[in-house]
Amino acid sequence: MKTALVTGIIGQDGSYLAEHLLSKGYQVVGLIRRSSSPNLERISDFKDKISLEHGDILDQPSLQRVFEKYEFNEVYNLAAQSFVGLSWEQPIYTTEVNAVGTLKLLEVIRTVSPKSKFYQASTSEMFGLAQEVPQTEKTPFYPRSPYGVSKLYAHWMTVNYRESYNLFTCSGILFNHESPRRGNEFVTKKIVNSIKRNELLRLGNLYSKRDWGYALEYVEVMYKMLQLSSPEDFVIATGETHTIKEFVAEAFSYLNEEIHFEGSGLDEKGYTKSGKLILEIDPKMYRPAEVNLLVGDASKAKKILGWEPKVKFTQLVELMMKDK
Ligand code: NAP
Ligand code: F7E
Repeated sequence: MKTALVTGIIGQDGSYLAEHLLSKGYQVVGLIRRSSSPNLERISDFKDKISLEHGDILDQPSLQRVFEKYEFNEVYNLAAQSFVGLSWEQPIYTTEVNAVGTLKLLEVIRTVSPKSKFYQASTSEMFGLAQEVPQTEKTPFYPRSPYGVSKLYAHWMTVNYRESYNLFTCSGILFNHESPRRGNEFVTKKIVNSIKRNELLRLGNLYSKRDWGYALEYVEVMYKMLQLSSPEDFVIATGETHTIKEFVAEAFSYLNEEIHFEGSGLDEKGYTKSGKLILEIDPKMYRPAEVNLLVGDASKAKKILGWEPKVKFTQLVELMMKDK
């Protein structure tokens, strides 16, 4: 039986990945941080089938302890301060967790468990001010937030540990992926939650474009990458891009509601057919620097991993709206 470590196991991706690995017959070990009120909701259905170990990616001795207890065939590093907006408020913390935390994990692998295969959760945010459209594995990086910069450090360290020490370390450069398990602060979940609760939606920039896929399909590719005989990095995306405004309109159309937008910039508002105000702009939600356009080309993943997304924008909005 293979054994895998998943950091960030109680997050969106960690919970789906753990279920996927269980379905493949793995012993799954998850790293969780001590909390005064642990939030195990996303893993509640299968918590008894996995082993949870207390630890923090910032606390190298805790990682060392876990690696001394188990022999990991595979390590998936999904732990992160993953909210881009917060990364301007806590840039140092974001860098410590996402960049230095990843380095600590790589050091433990190098010294204690060099045979473990390692997956790093890289991100399309590394493309930031995108230098070409669509973005591929060869597109130059230009991160636009402390989050993007911290992830780029971890990405390059993953490449460097592969090249310096001949370790199996690789990164998936994943574009935005969503699901009913998405954190409430991210824009898709915020839109869906507030429509379902019949609350006024207060958003920032409606005009950035994102390539949104379905998280369940994206964790499958993490697993596929670690089944290769030699490590490679892959862009994972749907190849479709939509504005935040299109997401709002699509979510309302699921309820057979047509939305009308009036005004522009900070004055912009959204109304239902019956004239009810449903959307206002909140200047506080604007970011100091924006990533305006992301759209990925996942041809390499299709060719080498045989991976292709089935769920695109319309189905994704539908499955998030449908969820109780
Ligand atoms: P998420 O829901 O925010 O989950 C992140 C997880 O990391 C949480 O379980 C969190 O635990 C854990 N964590 C945070 N700091 C930690 C620390 N110091 N030590 C140990 N664990 C820590 O994020 P996600 O959407 O599942 O994303 C998974 C990974 O993919 C992240 O690295 C993210 O940056 C990256 N990524 C995500 C996307 C996307 O669109 N979802 C795209 C590209 C890359 P707590 O609950 O205790 O805070
Ligand atoms: O923002 C705009 C905002 O926070 C998307 C993370 O998983 O994907 C995610 O990062 C867009 C931005 O995701 C609101 O300005 C408008 O342009 O949902 P988001 P993100 O920043 O793209 C990448 C790939 C990751 O790696 C990250 O970990 O939506 N926007 N109004 C808003 N965003 C939020 N959150 N809230 C608003 O009210």
